[in-house]
Amino acid sequence: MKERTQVGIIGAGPAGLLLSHLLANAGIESVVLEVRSRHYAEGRVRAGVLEHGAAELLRASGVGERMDREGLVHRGINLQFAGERHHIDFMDLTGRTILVYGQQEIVKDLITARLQAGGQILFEAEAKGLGGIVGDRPLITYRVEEDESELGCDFIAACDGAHGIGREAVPATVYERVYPHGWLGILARTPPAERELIYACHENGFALHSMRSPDISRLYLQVAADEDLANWPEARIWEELRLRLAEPELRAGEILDLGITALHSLVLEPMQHGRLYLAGDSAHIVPPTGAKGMNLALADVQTLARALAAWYRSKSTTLLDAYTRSCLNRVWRAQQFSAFMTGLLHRTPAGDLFEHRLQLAQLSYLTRSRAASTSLAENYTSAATAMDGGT
Ligand code: RFL
Ligand code: PHB
Repeated sequence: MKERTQVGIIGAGPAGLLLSHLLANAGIESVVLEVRSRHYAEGRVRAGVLEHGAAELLRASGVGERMDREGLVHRGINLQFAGERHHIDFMDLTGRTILVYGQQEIVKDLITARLQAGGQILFEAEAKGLGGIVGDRPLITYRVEEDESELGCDFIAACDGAHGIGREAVPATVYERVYPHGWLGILARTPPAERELIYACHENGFALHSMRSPDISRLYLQVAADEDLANWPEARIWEELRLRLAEPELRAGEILDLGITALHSLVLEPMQHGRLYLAGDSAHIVPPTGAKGMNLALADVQTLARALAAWYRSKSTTLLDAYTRSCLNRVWRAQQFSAFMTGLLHRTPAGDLFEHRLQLAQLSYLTRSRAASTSLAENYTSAATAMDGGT
């Protein structure tokens, strides 16, 4: 294991792994430190929707082969409310599609690509401390089992997610919103009941029907943020899914993964300090209703990789200095869309019936007005990646 590298990367999620891959494509060396095992990192069930631009980025960087073979191209989504289902055709409205491909598959593809190219990913290595960030010789202290080591580098990229250490080292303003809602996420061996995603607004709460393959469905139910999983025996889960999604035939299959996530919005401004750069969930979190989190993470590291490449080419700091500004344009765009989708589809905890009527009126407008559905389609297919502006 090297004790010095050019870019020290904390975290082997989509952000850290793609950054390491893009840097390698530009001839820049990096080491990735990941606290979890490879098995855990590759098995963590999370996002599933790639914007057009994010899929293009993976393709162009050389890791799109399996994605293009196994990913499911969707030309739109369905909105289910007031007993009716309406298809919003993104392809017709914007000329763009989305790709449904599990985040853990992207993680697997990136790990394979890095290791095959001789890249260094150190699993079960926990970053414990950061030093020298405002000088020009930053240092990451990390621990493997009982052994503490140091990794010297030119730059540190903290791609360490919502619970990492990078965020604490940046003196930033924190913009935050906590929602009363949680999502009960279910991965099940059952064929998807519909060809494309269903976002359902129901009096009992929001539900989402997504998928991973022709035999595996990914399903979500709105629950309280502090809900106890013990309140959701399997029979109740399937009954509630069938009701909210208006899919009485949805077949109960083996549940492969089950968990509750509280909804949360957060943005750190700035996303950088000295030689430390935050990317992905370490810098911003969006509620999953807009399907933007992973897309933002991938777009951040595209911006960061370009800025680092410019520095290594010419010692120019122009793009590095502009990193926060370049990212935050699209982060706030995606926050706005994610908050909009969350408010549009979730039941308020008090069961505010006036609010529910407003939601139905808005949903009806979205499905009847071509202008309104085009706005939804533009945001869904490209809010997180379209504003990169080439920087
Ligand atoms: P990750 O994936 O959390 O990776 C961070 C990595 O850092 C490691 N780590 C450390 N390693 C070493 N030392 C330390 N001190 C460390 N601290 C942490 C962690 O173990 C981990 O491996 O962050 P990254 O790369 O920024 O990626 C962000 C995405 O994971 C996230 O935004 C998405 O999953 C959000 N999300 C969705 N995004 C989409 O674009 N489309 C979707 O459809 C979508 N659906 C979702 C989602 C997130 C969900 N949950 C569970 C939060 C659905 C759900 C339910
Ligand atoms: C998923 O497939 O996991 C998924 C899809 C759309 C979302 C969130 C998650 O908005």
